[in-house]
Order: sequence, then structure tokens, then C-alpha cells
Amino acid sequence: MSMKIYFAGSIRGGRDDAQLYYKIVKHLQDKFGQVLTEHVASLDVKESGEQMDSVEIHDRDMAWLTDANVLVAEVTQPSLGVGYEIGRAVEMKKPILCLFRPSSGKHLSAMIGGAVNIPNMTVKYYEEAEVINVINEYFAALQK
Ligand code: 6IA
Repeated sequence: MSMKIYFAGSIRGGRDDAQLYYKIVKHLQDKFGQVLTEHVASLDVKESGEQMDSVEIHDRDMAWLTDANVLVAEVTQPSLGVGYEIGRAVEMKKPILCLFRPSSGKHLSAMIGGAVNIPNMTVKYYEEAEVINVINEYFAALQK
């Protein structure tokens, strides 16, 4: 089944994990469907980008999120935008996979890690080497 996938990853929160976002988006495109937000994984995107109109970005992204079948969020690098997208997707009752790497030494927000009672929201703690398997397992269960 081909899905519409919204991938969320930090932009102004910091681009340290951009290579990993690229790897995730590539895999989602190869195996599971259309990634509406492939620019999030673009290695050219910088943290600044002041020339872009925030209203257009917000409204376009919310339209994509509304259209998406699933949200995949890499949450290791803290990002207000990613947290906002997750909260909006919870309200829209979308299936949500949050991916967090404890080996980063970062501490996941309690608002994400503690969201265990939210139906359709999964937080997966993983190592970078496992990322493909973790995504495959989640989508296998989703597509059942
Ligand atoms: O607060 P952040 O910037 O870290 O938020 C990142 C999240 O918000 C991503 O998952 C995106 O879906 C969304 N987002 C934030 N900024 C943009 C953007 N341009 N274009 C599309 N989606 C965005 C910002 C300017 C850019 C060229 C640097």
C-alpha cells in the first residue's frame, strides 16, 4: 500500500541530524510511499532561512499534515516545530511514530516520552544502526 507520509525533523532547532533524516526519508520513499515533507531531509536547508514566509510554511505544512496517513518524527534534536506538529497530529488522530536515540545523551521531553496513554502514538527508543528495522516493523503493523 502506498501511503502519504509526513516526516518531521528539526530545522531551526538545529540540523545536527540532517544526514539521518535523509536516510529515513529515502527509506520511506523507497518502501512505503510518498513523503510530503522531503525538504526536511534536504542537506541544503539551513537553520536560518529568514527569507521564507512563515505563514505560508505553517499553512502548507498543516495542509500536508491533514492530508497525511501517518506522521514519522525524529525527535532526538529538540524542535518547537516538530513538537507542534506532533501535538496537532494527536488532535487529528493520525498514527504517529516518534523516534528517539538515547545514545545522543539528550533527554526526551516528558510531553513526548510521557504520552504513553495517547492512542496511535508510539515512541521508539533506538540506535541509529536499527533505524531501518524500526521503521519496517512499525509500518508492517500499521498496514495490517
Ligand atoms: O522549529 P523547527 O524549525 O525545528 O521545526 C521543524 C519542523 O517544522 C519540520 O518538521 C517541518 O515540517 C516544519 N518546518 C519548519 N520550518 C520549515 C520550513 N522552512 N519549510 C517547511 N517546513 C518547515 C523554514 C525555512 C527553511 C528553508 C530553513
